[in-house]
Amino acid sequence: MNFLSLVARLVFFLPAVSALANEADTRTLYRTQCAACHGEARLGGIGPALLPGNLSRLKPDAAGQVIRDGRLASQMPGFGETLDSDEIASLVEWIYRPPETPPSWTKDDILASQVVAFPEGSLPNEPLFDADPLNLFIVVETGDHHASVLDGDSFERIHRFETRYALHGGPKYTPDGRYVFFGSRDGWITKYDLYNLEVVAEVRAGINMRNIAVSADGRYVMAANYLPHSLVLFDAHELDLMKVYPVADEAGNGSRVSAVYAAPPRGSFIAALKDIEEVWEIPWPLPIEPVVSTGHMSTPLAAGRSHDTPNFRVRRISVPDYLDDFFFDLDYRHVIGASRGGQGGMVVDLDSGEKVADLPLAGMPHLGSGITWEYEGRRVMATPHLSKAAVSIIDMQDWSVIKTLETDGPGFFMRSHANSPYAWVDVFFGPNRDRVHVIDKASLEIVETLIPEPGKTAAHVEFDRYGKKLLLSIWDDDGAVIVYDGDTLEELKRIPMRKPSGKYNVWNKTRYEEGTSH
Ligand code: DHE
Repeated sequence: MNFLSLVARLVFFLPAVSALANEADTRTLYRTQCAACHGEARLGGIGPALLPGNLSRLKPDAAGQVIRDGRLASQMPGFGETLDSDEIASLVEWIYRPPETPPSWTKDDILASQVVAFPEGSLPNEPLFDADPLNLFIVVETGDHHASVLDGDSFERIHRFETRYALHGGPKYTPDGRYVFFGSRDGWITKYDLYNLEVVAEVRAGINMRNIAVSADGRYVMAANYLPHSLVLFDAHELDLMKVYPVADEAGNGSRVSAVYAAPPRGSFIAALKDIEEVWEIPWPLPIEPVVSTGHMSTPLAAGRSHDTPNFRVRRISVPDYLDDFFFDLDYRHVIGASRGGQGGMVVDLDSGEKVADLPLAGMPHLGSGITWEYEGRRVMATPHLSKAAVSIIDMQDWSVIKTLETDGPGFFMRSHANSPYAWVDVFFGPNRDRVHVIDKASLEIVETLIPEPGKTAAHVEFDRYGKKLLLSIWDDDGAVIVYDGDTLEELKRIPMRKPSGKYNVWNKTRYEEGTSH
């Protein structure tokens, strides 16, 4: 080989060699900086899956910005200080690259994952403890992936047990309050018997899951996935697989599911989709008699079903935008939704499928944590904002914003109870994240701002069944749940916990209490 051909060969091979070196560097970068949250194979973990099929709404430029600056209202920090622009660009290129092995989670995988530890009927039907089973709280402790069961009268801890990795979203109860279902970000559904304090069955519905919903009669569980793009239906008794719904528009474009909820008055599951402008309604079989007729749900369950979609079939409702975050009015006639990049929200009538109002709510309203109450003879809803230091209060008759309260920073969660004069909202983001505001529901004014533990995030409230006492989380590894008197706002007790996130009272959840999430 002469000198010139040697040079030509080197020139020819060099880019390929350096591309390989770059790829190895990017792999290492991904492994060291991203994999802990997004998974070694980009399939998701605490953070979402990072695959081209799940990034269709995020342009590569915007992805670069997220890596540099972090993502609002998520646990994604900014890497602008640690990574230079070439490293960020190589990570962006990496996450839009199709995976070497396309991820799949088939019906067979779901079936093979099912574990029934205690078949239906094999455990006693009486609680093992004396506490009121309808006033229990579940506290999810994300610090070490555990959950605690608290007596809602004495606030003594009855039990603490290990959960699946990274539970997210509210656990969902059967209407009698005996069983609770947990969903984890990595796709596991756990059925837990609160009377016997045992995990009775588990199944893995997907690879990267959003949340789960339980039908009002407690007979069915629906899981909403980011990966695969699917909704998965189970028989709630032992988590037997019933049906997998691939989620796609009529042209076959797949979509992640934003979340799924049970809509008892409609007798259906409602799912909002992240990548296609549709909401899906999937009816479950109607009971002969209403199952839940307490709380604000005085109408018989599913009396309002106004469509003839066969049970377990999908009714597609077109909506004018993606729904990343959403909320329902009390009779589940309307969905109030917002897209992450949008300038406001919208109200869609679920019967006609028509948009009936725009909501002028800039600053990412966190509709999922909205609550409602009666104010001067009309029903209002209130929502914090994820990127604005405000709480918006909306008249649910004409959908006008009747008040915007200035807060000490953007908030994540709001809570109240029909028997409480106050609504609570945290200041989840920014320097004042250790503060919590108390809003008087009659005057619509902030009447108190508490700082329960200076320097530590205080967030997420849940009331007891009577609306008289409440729990607030100190969201820290060395954290606590604080019990407050709901009227005097006095601290009554502190229970040490490992990064407690959500608290869920059996009565409030099974009665669809107006001041809490469902
Ligand atoms: Fe959540 C509920 C979506 C980030 C803690 N969160 C929900 C629900 C949805 C949602 C759709 C309702 C599901 C349900 O209860 O069935 N959450 C999202 C996001 O899109 C977002 C912004 C980004 C993401 O990472 O998915 C997000 N959420 C977070 C967090 O970073 C939080 C603070 C910590 C964590 O554990 O991940 C968090 N989300 C929660 C909690 C609930 C929740 C505690 C249940 C609230 C309740 O009271 O019902």
